[in-house]
Amino acid sequence: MKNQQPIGFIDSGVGGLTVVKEVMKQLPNENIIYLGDTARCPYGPRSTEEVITFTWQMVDFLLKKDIKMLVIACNTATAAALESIKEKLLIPVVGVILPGTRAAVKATKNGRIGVIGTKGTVASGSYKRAIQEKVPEIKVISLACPKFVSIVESNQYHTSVAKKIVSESLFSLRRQHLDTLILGCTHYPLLRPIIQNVMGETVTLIDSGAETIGEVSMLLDYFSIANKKNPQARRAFYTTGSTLLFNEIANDWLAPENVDSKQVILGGEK
Ligand code: I24
Ligand code: DGL
Repeated sequence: MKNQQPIGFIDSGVGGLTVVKEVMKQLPNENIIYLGDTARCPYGPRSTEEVITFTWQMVDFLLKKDIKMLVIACNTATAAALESIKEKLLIPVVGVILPGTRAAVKATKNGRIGVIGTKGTVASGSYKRAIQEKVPEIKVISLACPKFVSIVESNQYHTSVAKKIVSESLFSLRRQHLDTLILGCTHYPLLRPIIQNVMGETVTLIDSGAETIGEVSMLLDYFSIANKKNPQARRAFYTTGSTLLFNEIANDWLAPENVDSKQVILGGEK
């Protein structure tokens, strides 16, 4: 019953719910299992080794749930751990970086693409490498925007404080003549209107999470494992932190979905 098996999603916390929202929109028949490591979020400032260890702990948990495909919904975890995970698993594994690069390469006309993400994602050089492996001539300008995650998580993403911080952070990017900018972090779609306003209407913004689900959809068809009509799709949520706080954000964000998360201990939380 491969088609009915769930697709697994892992993220450093609740940010990956922006990717889940896209699944519910683009693939409403799919059963899914989401695991967010809220107890150890954020991953952005952590070392690559630490992110690899934590990500593998999440993968090991989901592998016991008989998933048919794994989506690493976190950019920082994808940058650090996708390759080693892909190498070892027998199911298809999808990260959030390659789909965004494909969309950006398609969108750019002047060959100048910007990438914003966490410290870890930008330091890894994953986006730049992936784009230039395809088209070496494309100029990629990357910028870490560590403050953006905190703006969203302090619920200030629609305020004048957000406008000020986004405008200050993106100042150096604005004179780079970009025509395409990749939102390389789960949280950035919430700041999309402000980022668009700061960068100007001529810049095409690419939502890495939304692009990823487009590719998941394509892969499900390629492997003939897409689920059939399923009006009562099962969506299970796990968190390493408080289920109450997780439910609060998830129910708000995914309404009218009724999220009742369970707590899991992955070992070694600190
Ligand atoms: N958004 C995120 N993380 C938070 C938050 C938020 N608090 C308010 N909002 N907190 O990520 C992170 C720390 N918590 C997580 C839960 O366990 C305990 C620790 C972005 C989520 C994107 C889907 C703002 C907010 C909200 C509801 C919906 C969306 C949103 F309150 F951005
Ligand atoms: N989920 C992370 C990402 O997409 C952002 C939050 C974090 O730093 O853990 O990079």
